[in-house]
Amino acid sequence: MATPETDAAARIEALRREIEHHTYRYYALDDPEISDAAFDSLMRELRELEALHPELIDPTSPTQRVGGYVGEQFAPVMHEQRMYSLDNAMDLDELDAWIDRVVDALGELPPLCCELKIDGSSIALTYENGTLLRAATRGDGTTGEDVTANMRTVKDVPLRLREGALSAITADRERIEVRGEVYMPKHSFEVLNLAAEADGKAPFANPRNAAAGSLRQKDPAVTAKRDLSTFLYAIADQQALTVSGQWELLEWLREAGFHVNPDVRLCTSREEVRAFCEASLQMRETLPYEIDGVVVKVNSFADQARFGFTSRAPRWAIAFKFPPEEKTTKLLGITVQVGRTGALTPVAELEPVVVAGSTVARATLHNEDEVHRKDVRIGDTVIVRKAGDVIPEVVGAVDSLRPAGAREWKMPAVCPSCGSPIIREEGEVACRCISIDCPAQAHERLLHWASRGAMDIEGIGEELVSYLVAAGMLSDVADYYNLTADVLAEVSRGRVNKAGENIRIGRTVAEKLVAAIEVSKGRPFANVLFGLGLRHVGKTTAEALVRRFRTMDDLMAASEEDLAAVEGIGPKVARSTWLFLHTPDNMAVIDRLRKAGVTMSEEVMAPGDEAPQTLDGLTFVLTGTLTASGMSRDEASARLKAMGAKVSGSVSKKTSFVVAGEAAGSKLAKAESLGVPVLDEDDLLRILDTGQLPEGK
Ligand code: 0OX
Repeated sequence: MATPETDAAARIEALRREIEHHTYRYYALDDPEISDAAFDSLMRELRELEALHPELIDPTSPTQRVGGYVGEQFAPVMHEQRMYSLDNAMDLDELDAWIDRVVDALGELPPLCCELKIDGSSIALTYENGTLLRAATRGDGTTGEDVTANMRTVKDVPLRLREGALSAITADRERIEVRGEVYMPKHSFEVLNLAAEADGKAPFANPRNAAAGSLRQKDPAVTAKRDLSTFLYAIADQQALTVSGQWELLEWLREAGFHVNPDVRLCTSREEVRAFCEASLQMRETLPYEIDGVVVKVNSFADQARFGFTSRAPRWAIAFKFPPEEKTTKLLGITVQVGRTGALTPVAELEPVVVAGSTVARATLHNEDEVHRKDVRIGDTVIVRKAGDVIPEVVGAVDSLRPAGAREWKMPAVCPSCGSPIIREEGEVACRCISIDCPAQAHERLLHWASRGAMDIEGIGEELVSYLVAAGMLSDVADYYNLTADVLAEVSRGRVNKAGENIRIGRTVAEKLVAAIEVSKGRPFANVLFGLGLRHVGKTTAEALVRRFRTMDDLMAASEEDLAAVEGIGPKVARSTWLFLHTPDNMAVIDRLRKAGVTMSEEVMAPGDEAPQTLDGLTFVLTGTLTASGMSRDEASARLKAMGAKVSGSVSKKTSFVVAGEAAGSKLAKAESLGVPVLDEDDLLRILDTGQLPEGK
């Protein structure tokens, strides 16, 4: 008997089917039957009815695409069948060679299904009893991420399969998994990047990254606002359907409600395959989405089974990759960028041009030699492409279009950021600014000084350094020692609170920072030397220099030859070290550090005072955090070395002891598996105090 409830349920179901049908017409077939306004009206009625009858809401309803928050991490999904990649044919000859192999194996050329290779992000959709259960990314092919909540918001993904298609599913299958690509149309990608730029956010490099990034949003409402689409082209388990080949599979996918790319062709000759590849390449620019090649597949599933898979890809398919897209544009100028480590990079400033889906206005020219090798000159018409379809590069100039009088480019003699003379070491391609005071390098140098292994100043990080630099309080590492709690407390964090007031660092944080900076003055001399960020001078080299020279004065007095005589230091490091220590700006900073009370010498022991070498011949590995003693791993390591031990970064059978602090991880596990004795922090302290190994170890 019809009641208001059964009437509502029937109307709701009818509306859902109607909406699904029009969604299919619109997204999968690109052939709508009704206007957007009429569609919206159907959706509105469904929403209203569901609001009146919340007990009838169902996850497959078209109103239920945007769900709740995903949570901190996407859950891992083990793929029941591996998600393979594709082998590539980089040109038509390689494609021919693959076809030869197919013909050899089968005795004749079988029908080949040719598809466009969509440049998106792979996706696997699992349906249980016809409704969408889960969506997973490819990940490493074995384990992907659960992105169901986000994929549900993609409008061309059916939340349930169309009924007419269900009969082709093998009788006992409750679940089937279809696979394809999720992508962002070129136009939507450009709009998204314009909005990102307006918000001061980093743009996506290309539509593929934009699609992958949109799928990995924590909030499905954000994904829902991104214009994502799919093309489906595969089934995980061919036994799950009563179809016998790729062409029929694509037909079935279309019937089931999926969006299937219309530009496919079943070819029966090499010429047809070649013609499809060439036509696709021609079509590439006019398509509203990115493609990066053509996928050619042996059509019959039975034939495919005879080929099987390599460890990473099917033998029955090949991706014919398009050559990177190239465009010509004008070279407006060449600027020089100073990297955070002082390397100078010439950058081509180009008249903006769209290449492989995004606008290119700048491209690295890598170094001086590269500019000369390519012989590009300001005013030239240059050829631009994207390496790996991501990084724009200038291929060369079109000689015949060179304007009269265009002159060869020269690297400037001084740093464009600070005006210091530029240095190019022998045998190196990079020119560098080695001034410690160069603002372009300041940020990185300041962070490095405060890092573990150097001054280890707790509380100093990217963000803080940025606002201290912005506030004009830090420009070189010696400035840390002028900071006072009073001044720091007032520094703005660059954000305002709800009342529109500047958020400041605050008193407590400021006092802690100043205390941490004070503590850093006592760090060993090797840490200071490492912290100064000399090129090629890592911690081990800094330690070697300290062992040989002991004090900053002796180090500065050393000649290049003296430096090169130290074990482990070659002429190149000797040269750059000497140059660094004799650059006036650097000398001034070192002097200010010394005046601030920063350690400038190794504690020199009187002869005979050297710690007894009781740990000679033993190798230690330190892992985890030392908590009880407050000692850093570096300090512990230095003290063990002073007693004759070697300290290594990795565990092997030759390791004598592993010292495991708190939260020790894989190194501890490796020690246990190799049977290497493990000591705790108490054991370590006892060894350092007494010079003796714990009994029984
Ligand atoms: C594509 C695409 C990718 C899947 C696993 C074996 C064959 N990007 O458009 N892969 C495949 O097929 C692979 N087909 C495609 N069309």
